[in-house]
Amino acid sequence: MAEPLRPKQENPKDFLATDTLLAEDETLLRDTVRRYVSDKILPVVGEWFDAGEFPHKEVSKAVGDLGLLGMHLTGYGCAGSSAMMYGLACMELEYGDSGLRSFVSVQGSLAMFPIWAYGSEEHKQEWLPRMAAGEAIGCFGLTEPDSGSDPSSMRTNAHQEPGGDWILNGAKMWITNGSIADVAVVWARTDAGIRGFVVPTDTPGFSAPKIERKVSLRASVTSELILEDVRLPSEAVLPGVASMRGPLSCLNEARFGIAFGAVGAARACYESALDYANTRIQFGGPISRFQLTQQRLVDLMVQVQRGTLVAYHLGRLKDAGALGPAQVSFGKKDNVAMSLRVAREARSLLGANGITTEYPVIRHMNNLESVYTYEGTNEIHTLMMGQAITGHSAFS
Ligand code: TGC
Ligand code: FAD
Repeated sequence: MAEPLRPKQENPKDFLATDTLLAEDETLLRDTVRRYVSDKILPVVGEWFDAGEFPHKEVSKAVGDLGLLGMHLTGYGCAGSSAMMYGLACMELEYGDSGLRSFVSVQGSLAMFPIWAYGSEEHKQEWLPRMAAGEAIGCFGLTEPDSGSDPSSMRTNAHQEPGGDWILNGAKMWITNGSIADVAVVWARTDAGIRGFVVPTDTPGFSAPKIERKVSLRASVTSELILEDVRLPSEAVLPGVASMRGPLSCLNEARFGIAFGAVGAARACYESALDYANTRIQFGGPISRFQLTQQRLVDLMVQVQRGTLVAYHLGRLKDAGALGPAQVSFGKKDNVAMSLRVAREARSLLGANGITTEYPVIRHMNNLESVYTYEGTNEIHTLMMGQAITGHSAFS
C-alpha cells in the first residue's frame, strides 16, 4: 500500500518540484546559466534598462563562452545541445531580462539557424563558428514597416543581374540586433519566390539606424534595416529554400525558446512579489498575512508552475521530434500571456515601489509587451491554433 501523504514544506519557488523532471545534465546547464545571470546580469541590468544600453560586446563574449549561441545546432562550433537545454537556457536568461534572451534567440534561432539549415557550406564555414563564439553578431530581417503579421506581403526585393550579382532594395523594421550586427539574414522577394540573403553589414548601401524612444526592451538594440542598391555576389543567397517556409521555419525555433523564456520573466516577477509581501509591513505586520495577498501570490505561483510544465512538455516533444508549429504557438501564446498577467499583478503587489526599476518587475512588465507582439502576436498564434483545430485558415 502507498505511504499516506504527510504534511511537508513545499519550496515556494518550485511548488510542484518541477526540478525533479530534469535530468542531471539539464540541471547542471540550468544552474550554470542561472549563476551567470545572478552574478553578471542582475546586478547591472536595471541600469542598462534605465540608460537604454546593451553592452553587446561583453555579453556576446560571455554567452559565447558559455556555449549558449546556436547551442541547439550541431557542428561548426555549436554545442549540439538538446532542445530542452536550449529552452532551459532561455528560461534563465529571461529571468534576467527579455532583452538578454532576445539577443541569444535572435543569434541562435534566427540568424545562425537559417545559415545552418539552408546555407551553403561556405556560408556555414564563414559565419557559424564566429557566431557561436560570440565574435560575430547576426540579425534577422523579415518584418517591414507595412508588413508585420503578414510577412508574405513584403516589398523588399532582390533581382539578379546578367553577371549573377544580386541587387537588394527595401526596408526592414523592428530588427533586434540590427545596428550591432556583423551579418544580416534578409528575406526578399525574387522572381523565384521569397529568398534569404546573407548580407555582411559593411556592404555599401546597407545601413541600420537604431530605433530610439522605446519604453520596452530598453536593454536590447532594435533597428531599421535600409537596403539601397545593395550589391551581393550570386552566392549570397541561401540555396536551401525559396518560399515563406524559410523564414517561418526559423520562427518555430525562436518561438520555442520564448515559450520557456517567458516563464523565466514570470518567475522573477513572482519571486520579487513574494519577497516583497513577506517584508513589507502594513497594519502592523507583513502584507503577506492578508488573505487577499495570499490569494494573489498563490495565483501567481500556480500560473508560473503551469507555464513551467507546459514548457518542459514542449521541450520533451521537440527532443522526440514530435513538436508541430501549432503546438509551439500554444507555448508562445499562452506562456507569454501568462507572464504578462503575472508581471502586471506583481507590479501592483509592490505598490508604489513597483513603478521603479529598483525592482525588476516593471522592467519585465514593459519588456513583455514586446514579447507579446513579436515572433507572432497573441492573435496570430490564436489563429494558427484555430486553423489546427478547425482545419480552416483565417488568413486567406
Ligand atoms: P502559409 O501560406 O500558411 O505558408 C507558407 C509556407 O510556409 C510554410 N509554413 C511553415 N513552415 C514551417 N513552420 C511554420 N510555422 C510554418 N508556417 C507556414 C507552409 O507550409 C508553406 O510552405 P511551402 O513550402 O508550401 O511554401 O503562410 P502565410 O504567409 O499565410 O503565413 C501565415 C502566418 C500568419 C502564420 C505567418 O505569416 C506568420 O507566422 N505571421 C507572423 C509573423 C511573425 O511572427 N513575424 C516574426 C518576425 S521575427 C521576430 O519577431 C523576431 S523578435 C526576436 C526577438 O527579439 O526575440
Ligand atoms: P501588425 O501586424 O500591424 O498587427 C497590429 C495588430 O493587429 C496586432 O494586435 C495583431 O495581432 C492584429 N492583427 C494583425 N493581423 C490580424 C489578423 N489576421 N487577425 C486578427 N488580428 C490581427 N521582426 C523581425 O523580422 N526581426 C526581428 O528581429 C524583430 N525584432 C523585434 C523586436 C521588437 C522589440 C519588436 C517590438 C518587434 C520585433 N520584430 C522583429 C517585429 C515583430 O515580429 C512584429 O512587430 C510582429 O510580427 C507584429 O507585426 P506589427 O507590429 O506590424 O503588427
